[in-house]
Amino acid sequence: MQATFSKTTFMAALTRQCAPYQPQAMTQHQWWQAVSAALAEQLLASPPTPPSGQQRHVNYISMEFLIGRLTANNLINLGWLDDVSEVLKKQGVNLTDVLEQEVDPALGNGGLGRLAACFLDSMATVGQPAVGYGLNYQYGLFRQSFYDGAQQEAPDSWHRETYPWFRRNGSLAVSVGFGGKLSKDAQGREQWQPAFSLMGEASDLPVVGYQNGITQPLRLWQAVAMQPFDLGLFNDGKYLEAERQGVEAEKLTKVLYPNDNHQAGKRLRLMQQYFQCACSVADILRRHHVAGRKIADLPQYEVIQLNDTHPTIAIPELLRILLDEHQLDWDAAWSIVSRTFAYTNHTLMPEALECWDERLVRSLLPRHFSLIKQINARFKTLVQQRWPDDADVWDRVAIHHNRQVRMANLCVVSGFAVNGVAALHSELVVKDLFPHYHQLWPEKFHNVTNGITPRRWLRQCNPALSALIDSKLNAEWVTDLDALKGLEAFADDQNFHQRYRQIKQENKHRLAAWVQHTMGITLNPAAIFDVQIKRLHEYKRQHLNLLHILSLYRQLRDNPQLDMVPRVFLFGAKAAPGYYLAKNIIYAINKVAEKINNDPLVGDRLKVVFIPDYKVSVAELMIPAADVSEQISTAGKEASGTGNMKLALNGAITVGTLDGANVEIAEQVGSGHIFIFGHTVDEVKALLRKGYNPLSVRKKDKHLNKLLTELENGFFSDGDKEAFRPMLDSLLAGGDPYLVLADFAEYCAAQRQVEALYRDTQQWTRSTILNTARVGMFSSDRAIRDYQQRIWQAKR
Ligand code: 26W
Repeated sequence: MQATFSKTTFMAALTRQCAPYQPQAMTQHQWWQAVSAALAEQLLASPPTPPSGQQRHVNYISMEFLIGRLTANNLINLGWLDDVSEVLKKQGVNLTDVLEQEVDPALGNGGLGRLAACFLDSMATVGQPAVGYGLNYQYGLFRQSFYDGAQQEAPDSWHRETYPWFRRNGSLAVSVGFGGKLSKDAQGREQWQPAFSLMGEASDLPVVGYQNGITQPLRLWQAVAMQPFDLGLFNDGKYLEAERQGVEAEKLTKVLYPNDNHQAGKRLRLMQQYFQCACSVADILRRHHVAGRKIADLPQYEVIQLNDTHPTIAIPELLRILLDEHQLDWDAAWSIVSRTFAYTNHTLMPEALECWDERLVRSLLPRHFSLIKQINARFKTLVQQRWPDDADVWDRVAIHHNRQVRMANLCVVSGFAVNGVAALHSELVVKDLFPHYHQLWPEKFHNVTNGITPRRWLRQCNPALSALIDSKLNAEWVTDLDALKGLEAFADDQNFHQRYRQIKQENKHRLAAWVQHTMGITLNPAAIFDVQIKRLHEYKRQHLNLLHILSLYRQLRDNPQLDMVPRVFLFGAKAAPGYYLAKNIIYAINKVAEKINNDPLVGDRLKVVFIPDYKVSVAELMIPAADVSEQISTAGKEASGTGNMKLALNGAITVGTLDGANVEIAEQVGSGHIFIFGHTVDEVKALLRKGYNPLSVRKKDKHLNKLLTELENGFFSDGDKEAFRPMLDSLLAGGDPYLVLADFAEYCAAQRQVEALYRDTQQWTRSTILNTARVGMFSSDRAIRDYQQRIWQAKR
């Protein structure tokens, strides 16, 4: 099954790829380019695996795929890592150094995009036939740097033009229309005449299953201008009109929108969404047609999984094609559509739920808008039967209402399945977000708890721990992560303890060396490495972490002899460029870091490091080195989290609230091996209902009051009393909507318990081993099998 490595073919390909360069003067980067291109060439040569059996084919549409570096990952999944390393060594080239040259395609913001990448890896690995559909952005998420502690953004060109893993496929090009008007044909059917069209070009990245011979595409669409040889359109003036409307094709797929959990309602974003969906739906239908299948049978063969609501416009797009191009009647078309789409919800944050102004939708996509209104009208009849004349219910469930189109509602009404991404989240999706839909269609709602791929998040990022596990378990844990349970047998084995600790120590040294090299900061590898890595958002509460740091610093100054375990606090996070409060929190952390790191009284007992430009490759370095994992969102706000899973798998102990997948992590690892604190979802609701006043928390807690005062009085900001005003206003006068102060005392108590456990090396090591051993269920292979059983292959 596994693709066999042929040294001769590889060498031939490598020689070809090296031909343009001066052989003796090749840079490491050129080697990376050549090696990757040679591998890509070899992959192409092996025939693609045909979809197996009766399974429906999955089309995973996502605006984001945060794939990270591919070369090492593909080498591992192909099983060729050692062979290629050997071949290169003979040429005097070190593979590890070469792999460090790779750019990090940042075609995503955070959790949702990284999940999509893990799912592609798992679908290829478990043999689920699938295509990932996304956009080929020229610029990924911005590059982050700090200037005097403040976030700066710069464009991130990942050089897609020369990316060696891409395979362009001109024959798949799709033309996509925008704007224009509607008219009626002789039969009274609506006809759409777009004002202008753009061309979508496909580039495929190979997604390689783990040592099983399967390769499937991630197909990314790029907008290009219609070819001038399309004289018909050119003469029609449509090409020129495109220019006139200010949408040169190049603009459309230039940048990824950098917002995470916040919708901006921009026209270009809606254009991106439609462009991606139109290209993907056309491609799905093309494949279906080429296979000689009937259009009515589409749902038997294809499922379209919508990664949040961003690709929702695919629903009216499929409906449009069935009605207008295939000339089906409404019932036949609707029957196909409503058995094809499934929707995954990734957030409950109100500001993230996509609503589009009807004028925007109507002007850009008049036919789709008309179809959405028809879906809405038909749905209204159903609601009227169930809840006669209940305006409040209609207010909540309408798709088109108050001049807005609500994408989540369109998904639930049109899809056959809806799922949340962790048990708690799925419960809240039903209870708080979609209670009426749940009453109408209880069978539509599911939970599929997220997962992470063990290939990248253990095998690749932590080779030493992987080797140790290999030496103890006979099982193939890389594809059967539950097999890690076998490590429990070593939870009290002293030799194992020593090796496990030693590996963590080596990983900490590796990270410390990198921090020294890139930031010039010296870390104490004997300290607790306390890690918070995720997008910067108020609900994720990086500022709660900051308050705890301030507390330790205050205690050290109050008592310089304080017997404390040294700690290094490591942050990695990007703030959306327009999210001023989030940027202010970054600034505050950096300013506090500057003070603490330069205070001789502190020495190396406390260090605070905000690592700039956090991305997948940096995560791969930080996660294996972490002792403590910060998962401290306000309960009810984090849908799942996946960093929590990666860190636990690599033996970090979680400090967390009962939120998202933390709940299930706690169930798996056991209450003695995780530190849970803070208000629960129900307590959060009760407190907010009763009326929560952060000022009274401040008043009662003298210690907390001191910390806040030092932030206010300029102690950390060279006397500038306004420096942290946005953050402080939100915590105090602004009412502290995320209950930072309300959870502060319990958070500090949990951190004291962390320290106490760390002092007991024996018990600490035991707990970290048990974390690795017990989080097997968070493999994305299991998540994909859940999707198969509950959604994709379920009997309907
Ligand atoms: C329209 C703006 C926008 C952009 C991105 C709104 C919402 C999003 C994403 C849905 C935000 C996101 O990435 N959500 C995260 O999804 C992860 C994968 O399921 C979860 O683990 C995280 O908890 C959730 O925040």
